[in-house]
Formats: sequence, C-alpha cells, structure tokens
Amino acid sequence: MQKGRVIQSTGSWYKVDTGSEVIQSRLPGRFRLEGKEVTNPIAVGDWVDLEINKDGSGTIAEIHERSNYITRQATHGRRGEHILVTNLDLAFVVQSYKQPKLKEGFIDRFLVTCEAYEVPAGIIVNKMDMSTPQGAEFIESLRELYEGLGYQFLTTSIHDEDSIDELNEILKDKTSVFIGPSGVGKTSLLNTLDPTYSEKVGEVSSYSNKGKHTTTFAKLIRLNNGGLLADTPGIREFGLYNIEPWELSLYFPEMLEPRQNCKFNTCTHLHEPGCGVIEAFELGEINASRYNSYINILESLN
Ligand SMILES: Nc1nc2c(ncn2[C@@H]2O[C@H](COP(=O)(O)OP(=O)(O)OP(=O)(O)O)[C@@H](O)[C@H]2O)c(=O)[nH]1
Ligand SMILES: [Mg+2]
Ligand SMILES: [Zn+2]
Repeated sequence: MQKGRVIQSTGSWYKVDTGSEVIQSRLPGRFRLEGKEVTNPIAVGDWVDLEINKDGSGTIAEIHERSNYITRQATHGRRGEHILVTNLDLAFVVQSYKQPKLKEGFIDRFLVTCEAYEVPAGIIVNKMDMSTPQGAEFIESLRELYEGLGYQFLTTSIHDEDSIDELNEILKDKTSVFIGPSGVGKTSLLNTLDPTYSEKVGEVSSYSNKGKHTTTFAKLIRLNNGGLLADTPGIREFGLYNIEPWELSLYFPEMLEPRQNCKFNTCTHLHEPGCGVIEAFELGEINASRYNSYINILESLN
C-alpha cells in the first residue's frame, strides 16, 4: 500500500503523487455508489491509499478523512454537489478588475461556502494594471470592507512583481486554491508565481469580455516556495449547495451579532418586524452590497 495525494482528476483517471512519483490510478466502482449526492467521490487534494498493480498503475483502496473541502452545485443538469478541492489551508476567489468585470456577488457566494465548510478564505483582484485612479479607489473600498470582515484581500497584476512577491509569501508551504470566472488570470498568476510552469492561458474575447475556459481540469501544482496550489477551470456562477435559508446569515460574519436581536428565531432578515439585521443595515453597520448579496443568495436557495 502506498499513500499519496490526488493532484489531478479527469473523472476516470486520477493522478496520485506519492512524493517520489506520480501514479495513474483508477477508482473501483464501489466508491461511486457510496456518495449518491456527489458527482465526484474523489477530488483534487484528497489523500488516498493505493494498491499498485502489475502494470505500475494504481487502484485507490481508501480515501483518508478530509480536513475540509469546497463544493459547488453540480452543473449540466446533474443533481447534487461537485467537490472542487479538498484539504485546504487557504482558498482564494480570483476576480479581475475588468475583462471580465469584477462581481461582488460571485465573491460573496464563494465566501459563504468557505464559511459553511470552515475554509480560510481570501480575495484576489487581478489585472490591477488596467485600473483607472477612480477604479483603484473603488477597489480600496472593497479592501476595507472585506479586510474588516476578516478576509485576506490582495490586489495583483502579472506585470507587477511586488504583488506577485506578496502572493508568493502568502502561499508559501500551504495548500491553496484559485477559484473564479474564466479569463480572470488564475493560470497566468500561477505561471508568474513559478516560471517553471507554462500552463496554457487563454484570450478574453473582446466581444463578450469573457474568458474561453482554457483550463479544463483542476490540477494541484507544487510551487517552488514549497506550497501546493490548485488551479481550477473558470466557473460562471458559484452555485451554493446544501445551505438552508435559515442558516445563511450564519455565514455572513457581520450578521452574527445583529441576528441575535431578531424577534423571531426563524427570521430571514428580509422584512420581519423586530429584525436585528435590518436594523443594523439601516444604521449603516452592514454594507449595502453585502446585504444585497445576502438577499440574492437567499432567493436562489428557495
Ligand atoms: N493586463 C493583464 N492581463 C492579464 C493579467 N493576468 C492575466 N491576464 C490575461 O488574461 C487572459 C486570461 O488569462 P488566464 O490565465 O488564461 O485566465 P484563467 O482565469 O486561467 O481562465 P480559465 O482557465 O479559462 O478559467 C490572458 O490573455 C492573460 O494574458 C494581468 O494581471 N493583467
Ligand atoms: Mg486557467
Ligand atoms: Zn432578522
């Protein structure tokens, strides 16, 4: 038996890194039956035990318990959840200043999942070389907001060495992941962080301002700073899975205290009388864009 970490998964094959080599491995059918609500029983980041076959390939015999993971709603009309990556020290949502345009709603959905699954989260705003002075001011207001909520907030550009150095320092010796829409520069950042990689990067269509989904499979890569970084395919929307409407406000740190003042313990903080969250919002203690995200997410859960 060999222990290793899943560094890539195509659905039928898994690449498992044992520390000394990378072994192409398969998963016996019985694993698929166990987690019916999960589209992928094994994900990038998982620690597994392998049986080594005569031809040198591996068969996954056991999956170790996960310390945490990030999941999203399955796409393409499939039911259940899709596990993006597991056993993380840090998860970053990556946005670009423009092309494609930054979306606070995407950031907030991602942060809710990280809160729900207890994954330390951060925000990267990339392509800052494209910003105007007013734009930079707006990004600084976002920094104040999110840092105030306890999240790391980084502004980067692949053309700004200092910003890459800062990122490099933060990712050192950790297992992290970049998640975000297509075209924001997740793979470009990885290639800049560690120039021994030249993973494929794509163009952003000038017509739609969207990326073209250049990265197709999640991949865990060892950086020369000792960290492991998972680059993931771009996602259009971060669909939340398995979160009940009543618990949503538990995943907005700024609502934790105000919600204790709600008159009803089933309060959804939308229009109920005696709602502590609405009161805090009206006093300006809860940011309007965050409250707006809360409402949008709540509606999407119903
Ligand atoms: N101006 C500028 N362009 C950037 C920056 N980072 C990335 N780009 C460009 O953005 C485009 C998309 O970059 P990718 O790295 O492929 O984006 P991605 O997030 O990996 O996209 P997917 O793999 O499709 O999810 C490329 O043309 C990059 O050169 C940056 O900091 N500044
Ligand atoms: Mg990519
Ligand atoms: Zn309330």
